[in-house]
Amino acid sequence: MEADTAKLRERACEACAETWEDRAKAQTPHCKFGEDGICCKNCSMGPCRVTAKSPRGICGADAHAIAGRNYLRTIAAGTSAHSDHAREILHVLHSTSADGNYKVRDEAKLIALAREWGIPTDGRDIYELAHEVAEMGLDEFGKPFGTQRFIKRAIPERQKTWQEQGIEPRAIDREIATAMHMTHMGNTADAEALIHQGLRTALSNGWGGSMLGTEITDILFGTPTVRNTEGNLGVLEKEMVNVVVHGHDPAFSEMVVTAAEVKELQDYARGKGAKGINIVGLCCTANEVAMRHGVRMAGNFLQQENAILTGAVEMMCVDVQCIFPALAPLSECFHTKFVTSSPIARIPGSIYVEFKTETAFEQAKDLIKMAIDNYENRDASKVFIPQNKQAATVGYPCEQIIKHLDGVTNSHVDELGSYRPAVDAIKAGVLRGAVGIVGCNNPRVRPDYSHFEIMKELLKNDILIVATGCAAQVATKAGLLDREAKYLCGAGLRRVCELVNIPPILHMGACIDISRILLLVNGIARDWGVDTTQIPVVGCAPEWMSEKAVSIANYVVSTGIDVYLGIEPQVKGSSQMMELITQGTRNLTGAGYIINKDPHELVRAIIDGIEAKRAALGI
Ligand code: SF4
Ligand code: MSK
Repeated sequence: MEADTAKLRERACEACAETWEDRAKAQTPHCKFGEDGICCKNCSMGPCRVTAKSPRGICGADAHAIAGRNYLRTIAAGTSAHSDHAREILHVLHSTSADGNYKVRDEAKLIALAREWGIPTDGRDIYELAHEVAEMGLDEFGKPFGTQRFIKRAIPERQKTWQEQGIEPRAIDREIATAMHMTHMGNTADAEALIHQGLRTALSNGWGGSMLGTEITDILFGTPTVRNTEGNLGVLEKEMVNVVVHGHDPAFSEMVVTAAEVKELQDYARGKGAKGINIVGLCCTANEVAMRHGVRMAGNFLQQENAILTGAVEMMCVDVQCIFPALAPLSECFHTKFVTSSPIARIPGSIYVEFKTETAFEQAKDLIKMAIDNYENRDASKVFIPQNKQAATVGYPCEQIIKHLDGVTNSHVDELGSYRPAVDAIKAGVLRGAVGIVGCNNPRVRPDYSHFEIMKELLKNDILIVATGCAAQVATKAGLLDREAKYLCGAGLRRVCELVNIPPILHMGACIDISRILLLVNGIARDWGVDTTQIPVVGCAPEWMSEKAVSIANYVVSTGIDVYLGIEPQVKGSSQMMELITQGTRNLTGAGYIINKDPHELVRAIIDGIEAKRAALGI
């Protein structure tokens, strides 16, 4: 894979284009104050930077206050990104109709959610119900009283912990606004109080915004099912019109995928000399469309420029989050049309087509036509598509995991389904435990390397992996989402994979779908009859980079699950903050961070952590 990247970088030089590698070099060394989280610009008396000689800002804030406030703002930003994405999806649900662009694809899930929320369902029109559910979901953002509805899904022990610690999440916008208010000049300077609000804000994401996003997306576009697909840049086709969908919100990409299936457009492409239209995905949009349509995945975060560097992409359509502004100048070095679609992600140099629910399908068809018309502008001498691509089986939301477990057990399964076979396998030691590997790439470390090294070692040690986001894409590129990858597993995990007919790493979706992992862990703890802190299950983000990742890490810790990080959070300039994120949160939620930049040491720590939890349970 790295050899392909090197070749593509040569292409970039030939085209006089720069890539993230060039910019990362130019940015090194990074500003130490920023890296340590001890630069404050929360008012115009600053910026204030903490040093041994000047240990306080002009207002008197010390390193702990400044690092704590910056950290809380990061969590608020991450929470807002996932949750605003969810809000958009709720508006799409509100726009659904029997003859509209968007329809309800999973009626059973809609009815189940309506019942969970106490909405009458008998004899109701499905779209009337959809609109009422959408309104109730939208109320979760700004309701003046009460807490997030989904926290009732958590096991009683967790609910009790959140109540006792005063971190039950209220309205999502309220938690974000409170975080911003607390960190305004002249407010909280107490690092512990800032961490406390960080946990609460993050919970409004995990058990609020993200969970809403996942549920409503399933209702709109269907709950994912197991599918075979392929991944890596080799999914781009030399003789087809290549369209890449990139970002996070599937409302846009679903329409693009559907439009590409229209016969007239396929005929139009053939009339222009192409063999057809090839839609592929990048980043989390890739995960969304792969899980629901089997659309092939071109790669993860640090591969976004590589896709354009192949010279074979007629159009890249993006929605929101994790999109490099650099794609605009880069696409100008090739024939690629770079299309932005959301007022949330406006990028100079792009073609802006604001996507609207009322006109979505027509807009998508227009874009596909534009991509087809661009095919003749492709310069064959600039085309280099690496041949690497791997088979992958994707689409394991909780429902599919339960279904697969049901298939191999005679144990009683209640209406909600049961994880008891998985619990039994862990208790028996056939599986030692499970790890959710999530998150991004980060130029601070060799791309994909930490993910891969950690994944290999865990599989060898009979530890099942569930993955989302760009981590899931690494697993795809490494062939680990293929059932045949079972040869990498220890004897116990290999037996489970064969029996249940699953790959050793289960692809659970996009980064918003880490809410699925919360429900999975919650379900395992429920069926085990213990708290989430006790079960040998942990989270790991080896190469994280985004503010969303910090919010995620905090809702995972709040859910009682330890989080192993391969990149340090930017709070190193405060000993108190370092202590709080690694130890202090344990007193509040029973979990915390373990940080190690060396992937081999990190995976050792994960295995030791899992074994320690097993020993504490007496298994
Ligand atoms: Fe400096 Fe305090 Fe203003 Fe921050 S809030 S910039 S530490 S004076
Ligand atoms: S896309 S947040 S780089 S996982 Fe979800 Fe990948 Fe991280 Fe973006």
